[in-house]
Amino acid sequence: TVLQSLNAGVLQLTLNRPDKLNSFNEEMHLALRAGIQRAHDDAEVRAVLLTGSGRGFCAGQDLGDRDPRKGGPAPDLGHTLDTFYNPTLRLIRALEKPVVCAVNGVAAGAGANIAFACDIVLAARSAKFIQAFAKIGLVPDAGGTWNLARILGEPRAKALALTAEPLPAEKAADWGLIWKAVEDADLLAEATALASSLAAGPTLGLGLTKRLIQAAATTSLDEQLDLERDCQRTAGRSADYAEGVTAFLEKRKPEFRGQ
Ligand code: LHQ
Repeated sequence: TVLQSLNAGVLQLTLNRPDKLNSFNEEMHLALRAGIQRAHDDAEVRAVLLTGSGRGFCAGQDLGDRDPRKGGPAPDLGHTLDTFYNPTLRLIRALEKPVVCAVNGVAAGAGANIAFACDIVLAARSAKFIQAFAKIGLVPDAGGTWNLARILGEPRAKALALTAEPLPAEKAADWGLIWKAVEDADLLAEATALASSLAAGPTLGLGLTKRLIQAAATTSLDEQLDLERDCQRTAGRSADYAEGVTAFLEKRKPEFRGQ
């Protein structure tokens, strides 16, 4: 349910239940988790590219999985979040390697919010982001309320979440929710080129940069200055820093090894 391929340091993870718009069943949850875990564990992986197969990116939870018409006790969706979504979200944020997301089509519910949790998001011009939760009586999850409120502020966050109105890719880019919208036909090539160039980058420094920017959500300027000092100290001892400066002085392209 999630295709994996490793190419020149880029681990591509492709959500692959196209006839269900890549909505999540348990198997796909675990397969995505395993892919991100591989990115943590495998030093050959220096960037991740997340995308979907078919015409959609991801329609969130597979709503056919639990049919209320069949009766039985109400499901514990908190348990679903604890077991499936939240560990994956945390793994993406904790991964000290860049995660590029190529949103190839509609991203609804948790599908949209998983995209927003990635580091650099490109979307096909035809893609839309939908906080579909309000239509079925749920609240936005998978970090959606946190990301929307922080990135957009309350007025836009509330309107998107309360109305479930689709947000076109271009507008998502204008509002700063994603990096950019690109022509549909160019999406995969552009996202792959970006992920490849990140994978050829100074992985340790990029990972520390990701950590710092995420930390800024909860630190004071004073604390952040100390964190920057600590991370810079670490980066300054890396082989890639020595290579970067040497290459600059020798007027050539650096060859980073990710260390
Ligand atoms: C689907 C789905 C889907 C199953 C399309 N499930 N089949 C967390 C905690 C625990 C539980 C609850 O959830 C969560 C987090 C969440 O993500 S809640 C939000 C769940 N997602 C939604 O509510 C979105 C539901 N889908 C839609 O609103 C539409 O399908 C969108 C707007 C995404 C796309 O619309 P269209 O382009 O018109 O496509 P379609 O509706 O015709 O869908 C194509 C097929 O995919 C269709 O199957 P069929 O056999 O009729 O061709 C859909 O039934 C299936 N599909 N989403 N989430």
